[in-house]
Amino acid sequence: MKLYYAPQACSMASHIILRELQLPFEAIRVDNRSKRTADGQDFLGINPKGYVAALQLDNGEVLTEGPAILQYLADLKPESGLAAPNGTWQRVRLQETLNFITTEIHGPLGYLFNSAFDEPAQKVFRQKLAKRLALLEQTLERQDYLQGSQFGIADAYLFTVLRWTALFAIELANWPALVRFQARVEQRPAVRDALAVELA
Ligand SMILES: N[C@@H](CCC(=O)N[C@@H](CS)C(=O)NCC(=O)O)C(=O)O
Repeated sequence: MKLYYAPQACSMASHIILRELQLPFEAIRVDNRSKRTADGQDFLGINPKGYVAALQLDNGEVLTEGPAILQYLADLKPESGLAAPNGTWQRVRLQETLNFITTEIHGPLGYLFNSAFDEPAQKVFRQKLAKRLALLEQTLERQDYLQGSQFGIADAYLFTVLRWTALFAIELANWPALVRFQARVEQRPAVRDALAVELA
């Protein structure tokens, strides 16, 4: 498998999960501005959407959209417990959480990278984020991880996007359970290894 990624982008969640599962893969860096890959390919030829993450399977198929990639990977090794089994109520809850992260956290944080949004628009995104982070705070006050006591794919995703708050002076210390969550996840060897590659 090949993971097309940009350093510290949302693709880091898939990178973490590939390492958690100890799956063989090649990480190929994408320059999101030029849309060229580090091995000289036109990224738009691989993923016409032009964004990471993209996972190329050994049969040539390219899977995109972080929540789909994360679930695909976890299902390759169901015994890992990184995702509840398909067809269970817990899996539906996991999908609810992944969708919440993608639309309510990743979305508004992603818009803050876009300097075309003026101050009033940015304020709307920041206020929305604060409300959503307060909800996550309540969950993570009760339990160590989003689905309960065990780390899973939603945690890798949340960890990845919450790291961006530092770039926009969003004071995560306002949500102490989120700070503890970030520290907890960052201690995992797979997370450390992914960070070491992406920060290099
Ligand atoms: N809906 C996509 C969004 C992916 C996304 O936002 N990727 C960003 C990095 S976090 C990107 O590559 N942006 C570059 C661009 O859109 O040109 C997903 O959830 O995977």
